[in-house]
Amino acid sequence: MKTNKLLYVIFLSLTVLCFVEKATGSEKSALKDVFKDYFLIGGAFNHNLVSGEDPNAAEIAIKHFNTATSENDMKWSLIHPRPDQYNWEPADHFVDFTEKNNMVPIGHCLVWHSQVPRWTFRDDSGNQLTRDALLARMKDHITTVVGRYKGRVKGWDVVNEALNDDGTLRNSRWLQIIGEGKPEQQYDYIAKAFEYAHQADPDAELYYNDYSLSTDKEKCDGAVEIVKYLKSKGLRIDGVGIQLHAGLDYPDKESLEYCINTLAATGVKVMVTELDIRTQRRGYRGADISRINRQNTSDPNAASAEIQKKLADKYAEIFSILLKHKKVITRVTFWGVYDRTSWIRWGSPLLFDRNYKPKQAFDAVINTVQADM
Ligand code: 9MR
Repeated sequence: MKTNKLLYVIFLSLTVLCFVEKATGSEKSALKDVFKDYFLIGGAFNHNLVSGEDPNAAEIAIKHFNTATSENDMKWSLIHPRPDQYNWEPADHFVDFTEKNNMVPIGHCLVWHSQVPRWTFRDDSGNQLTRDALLARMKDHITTVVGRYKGRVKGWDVVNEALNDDGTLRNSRWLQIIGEGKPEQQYDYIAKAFEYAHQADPDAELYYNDYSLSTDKEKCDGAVEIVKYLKSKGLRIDGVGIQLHAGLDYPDKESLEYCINTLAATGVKVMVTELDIRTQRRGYRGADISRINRQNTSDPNAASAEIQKKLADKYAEIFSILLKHKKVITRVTFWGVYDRTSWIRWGSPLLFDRNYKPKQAFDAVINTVQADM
């Protein structure tokens, strides 16, 4: 009787183990092995993943990725919520996690118009800061954050999303105050951010990062202008991040290739920094979260076989282009790990579904390497 019970327990445990294994796809090849001769491959990690509260997500990440970007915890409003208060713990967890698991950590992001507290632009009496005072505040922030992770974080998204879709500079508080409305000062805040980041960690790579670069040619040209400006001032810029928040029918091959070639021609590395694919067909295509949330469109068909096939095809198309440009593309990072925690709450944007299972798109991505050989 005892032996029977024991056998039953063993049988049950094995069944459960098999299920967990299948569920997280541990029998599949690891993305980082498959792409090792091409580029680094990674994901954006949220706090639950790096702090141990989402162990299945961590398991996927550890198996498949050799680079990671902090999804939110290094953004100004989270890491520096009040003038004299830094909140290091979540970002420390992120960097510790990447080191423990041999991943290249990427810091995101130092200067952005979004997720920056109001006090950043005001003095103690609530008046708008002068250009010099804002530059001093920006310097203090960058020096403190980059300095803390000096020699550990490999590269930083120094300036994020400074461009409008037509390639002109976004009229952010940074531009308004530091640019003072003078055309000759319009790139100053970007240049200063790169200068301060380089001073804080001379060995860190420095990136400009934006969305819709591969759908809007003018925007891509705008990023080229930024690179050229920084280079003309002798400042360090190592790469441009094409976020690549894609959809089932965009970007088209031609504009993605235009973007990769045009950026690479400036001599910088090209990185895909926030890859995902929206399965919902209509509506706004950019990555401005407030517009996405306002839209609030659900996608009841996201899990259907038809949509999953289209998703797999689009991922395969994108990866075959990325492989073709492997000489200039150094990193490909998904914006998230699995669908349930994606910022796109209503679709099926990533390679792993809401239950951590690899999707058809996962196999399609792996197969692009075989096709390239
Ligand atoms: O994925 C991030 C989400 O959790 C945050 O709520 C949001 C806040 O702005 O930012 C998301 O990440 C954005 C990234 O930092 C910059 N590019 C666009 C990304 C999606 O909005």
